[in-house]
Amino acid sequence: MDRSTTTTQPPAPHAAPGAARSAAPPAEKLRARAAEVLWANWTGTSTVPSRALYPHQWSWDSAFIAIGLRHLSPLRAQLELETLLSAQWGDGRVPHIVFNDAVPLDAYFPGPDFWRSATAGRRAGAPAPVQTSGIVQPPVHALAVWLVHRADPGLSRARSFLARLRPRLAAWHRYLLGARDAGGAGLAAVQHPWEQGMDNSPCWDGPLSRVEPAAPGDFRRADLDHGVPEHRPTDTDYGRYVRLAAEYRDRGYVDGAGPGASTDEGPAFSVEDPAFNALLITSEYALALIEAELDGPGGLHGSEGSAARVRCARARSLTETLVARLWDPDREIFLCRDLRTDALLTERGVTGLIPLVLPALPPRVAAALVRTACGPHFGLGGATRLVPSYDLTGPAFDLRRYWRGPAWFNTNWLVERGLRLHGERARADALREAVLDAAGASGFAEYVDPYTGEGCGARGFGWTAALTLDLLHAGRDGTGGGDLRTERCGHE
Ligand code: 9WN
Repeated sequence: MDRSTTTTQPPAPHAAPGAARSAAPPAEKLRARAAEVLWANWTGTSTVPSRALYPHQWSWDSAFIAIGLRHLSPLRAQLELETLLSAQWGDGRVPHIVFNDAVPLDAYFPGPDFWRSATAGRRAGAPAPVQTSGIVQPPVHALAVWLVHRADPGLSRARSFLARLRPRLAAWHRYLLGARDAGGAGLAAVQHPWEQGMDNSPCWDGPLSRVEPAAPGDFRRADLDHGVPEHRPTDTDYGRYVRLAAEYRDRGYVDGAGPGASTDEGPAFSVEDPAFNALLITSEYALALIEAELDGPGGLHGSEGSAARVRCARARSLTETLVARLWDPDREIFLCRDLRTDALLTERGVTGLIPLVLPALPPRVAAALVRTACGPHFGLGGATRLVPSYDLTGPAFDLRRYWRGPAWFNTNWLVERGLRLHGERARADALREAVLDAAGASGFAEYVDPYTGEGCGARGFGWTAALTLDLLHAGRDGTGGGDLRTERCGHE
């Protein structure tokens, strides 16, 4: 294999998307079209989620993109993750955006002039050479690093890919399980809806209602230059996002209220979220595999106190904590815990289904999650072919508005992986087909109507194309690809 480039070559510059491939079988055509999206969104060192709407590098987008990109170019997939992790802060946080200096300041809001990482983030160890945001996104990175390694272990070893990223991933997880354990129970808390990644979910309406929105005249939204206002968050919600981010920046991006400070000085928004923590646990398993690979021999079955075994044990005990803190046995879904009130938020969001990716989930919980996914609230396999982002019967359900109903491809990929992990093969196969159909038919849309699959938001969206490639690679039997069964870490 030519490791310097790709296994599927970029299209000739004059080729229209999908052109000259009409004779190929449907899966091949879809693969080629997805590849075109990833080539078009590649900047030389990373991949933008969307050229128009999101013209920089986003943290969890890059992890999902690398998981798909590895099937085309293991080298580019490695670079993607290296670029992101080279912007890590001294305290271990991985910023949610790494800004591209070549992009005009007004192309995205809030941009580098809002976050001012190099100055406001100095105490927290923001890097000087790059400009970044100061908040985080879900930690999918160790999982992505491990899967990218496995796509071409020879290249990975030759470039010391795992050895170079291991300390960065370990510091990232330490930060989340330390400075971000605002609830003191062992889980990581998010302090902004953008950190959880499902920005406008109705799950946040309660905690956000306590936040005084920034005045509309204080900022100018760039998203409305590209998106339909009815599909995007409202101005009031944006005002709240801006207020929360500005307050964190003005506290020097320092976490917690600080020694001796009153609780009023902590973040106004502080939530333990099921998906964020499930992805952290999944990445803990992956980091254990990375450590086992580097520290061998014996790997996960090596000596009692090895880094890998300690980490596996922690992943299992974090799973127990997640169930103890966030599982609602009556609603049969994981809920978000509002740390300002220490109460569970009763909204049912797709975040509550994502712990299905966890191998050590008690079987009764996994079975109940499948019932919920396929029941009236999410409709999978009945009213809908794709899992919506929010309860179909919920008072705030909105078919088209950001994270308030539409189906997203990263969450559907996670649910598909989780169904397969827990032996729900027929359901996983059906969901896989639905994801591939909707991705292709919508032009790799950012998100879709969960009933019809009709596309919304940006087209040519990075993780939609990447996860399409991953599912195509995995095949119907669930082998290969991002199969989470390989992350069992002693559960088999
Ligand atoms: C804010 C890039 C990001 C995704 C998020 C999605 C959206 C940004 C925005 O786009 O968030 O981070 O401007 O709305 O909600 O999940 O990472 O694709």
